[in-house]
Amino acid sequence: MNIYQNRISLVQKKLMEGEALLLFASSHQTKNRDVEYKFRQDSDFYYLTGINESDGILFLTEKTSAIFTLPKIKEREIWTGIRLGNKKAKKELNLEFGFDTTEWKEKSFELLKNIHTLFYFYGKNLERDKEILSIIENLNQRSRNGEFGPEKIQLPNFLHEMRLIKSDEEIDLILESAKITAEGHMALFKETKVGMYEYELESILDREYLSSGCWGGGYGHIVAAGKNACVLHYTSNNSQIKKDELILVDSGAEKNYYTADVTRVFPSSKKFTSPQKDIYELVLDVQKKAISYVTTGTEFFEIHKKTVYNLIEGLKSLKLLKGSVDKIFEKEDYKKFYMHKTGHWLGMDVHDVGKYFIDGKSRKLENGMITTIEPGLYFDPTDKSIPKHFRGIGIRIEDDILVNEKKPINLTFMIPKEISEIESLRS
Ligand SMILES: [Mn+2]
Repeated sequence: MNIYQNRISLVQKKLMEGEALLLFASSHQTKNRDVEYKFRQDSDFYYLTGINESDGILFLTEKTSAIFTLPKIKEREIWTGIRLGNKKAKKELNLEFGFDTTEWKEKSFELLKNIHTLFYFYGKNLERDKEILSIIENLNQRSRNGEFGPEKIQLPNFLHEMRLIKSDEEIDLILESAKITAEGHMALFKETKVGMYEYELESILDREYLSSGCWGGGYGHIVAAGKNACVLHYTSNNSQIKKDELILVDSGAEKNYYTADVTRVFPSSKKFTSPQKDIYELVLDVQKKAISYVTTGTEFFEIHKKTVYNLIEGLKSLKLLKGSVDKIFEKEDYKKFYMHKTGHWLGMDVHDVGKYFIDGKSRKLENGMITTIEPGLYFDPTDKSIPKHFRGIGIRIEDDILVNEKKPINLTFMIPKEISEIESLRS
């Protein structure tokens, strides 16, 4: 059994009689006019099928299974490449049926007939939602023949729970992406010069990722020089780098459908200035502590809470916040400097799937989960209440951590973050 056959059979074991899972592949997306964005398969569809082709459909019940793929039409294949074909797809995944996507409409009635619960990711594509509802309505019209359509449509969250716990093979894939990510960040430490534009740094990341066989970044590269670092999802990447600025780079390579997610900050000049150093050391210290909290059984939200407390302590010691730590936490005064969470699941998607809370309670970490740890501090360049030498500084330090008993494993350990290491790379 290959990994996809194995995952499909695990899903089938979770399905009860009268339940079905219906999963759609991604379609090509238009960039402008007749130009399309580079194709990236839907993560759930890829997770179960390993199929890298658009527009497929997977249907599973406890005892039957079907895959729909694009029809093999010679004229189309000449323009857009060889298609997998349903025979091969069916065989590779060891499924019962293989159909062309052109047969979907007709076969859908047969497949969904007398299914009472349909697991389907509704809400992502309203056109498709409508189509599913109309198939169900159509089936219900045939009740006199003893036929019915699904009464319940439910999100297949069990699939996301499967994806949340990574297998050894998946961990190896993320490690590979991490290594390539390291090459990207290392190249920036070494090649960045005052006077370059942020997009030149972006191109260096692309060069490193693409030359190692990556799809590209798992998300848009953030290359933010100076005060741009205070914009959390800065993607313009078009400013010129000045001397004595910090450069924040949040970028991870995606290879084989798994992405890393790493943020590093380094000076445009050879050394950090003294105020930059003060903030950097504070964030680094808090980040290392936060990593140490990533242990099996810890409540996920606890990591964020402790990290906020640690940041508040630091901000107090720099005289940027006053009063008791509890009060500051309660009143959320720290949010002026730290407005995001400390981490998120990581995997095939950069903000990977899986719940953070179960029945209103933060879930506990389990072996095989991967979370980012990414505390930061940001000083609004326009806020006159902040001492001038701190204004416009934005620092976030982010690594990818595997949960493994009492010993958190930093998958992005190879990317330097100590001031001494970074300064020696910069000179
Ligand atoms: Mn992140």
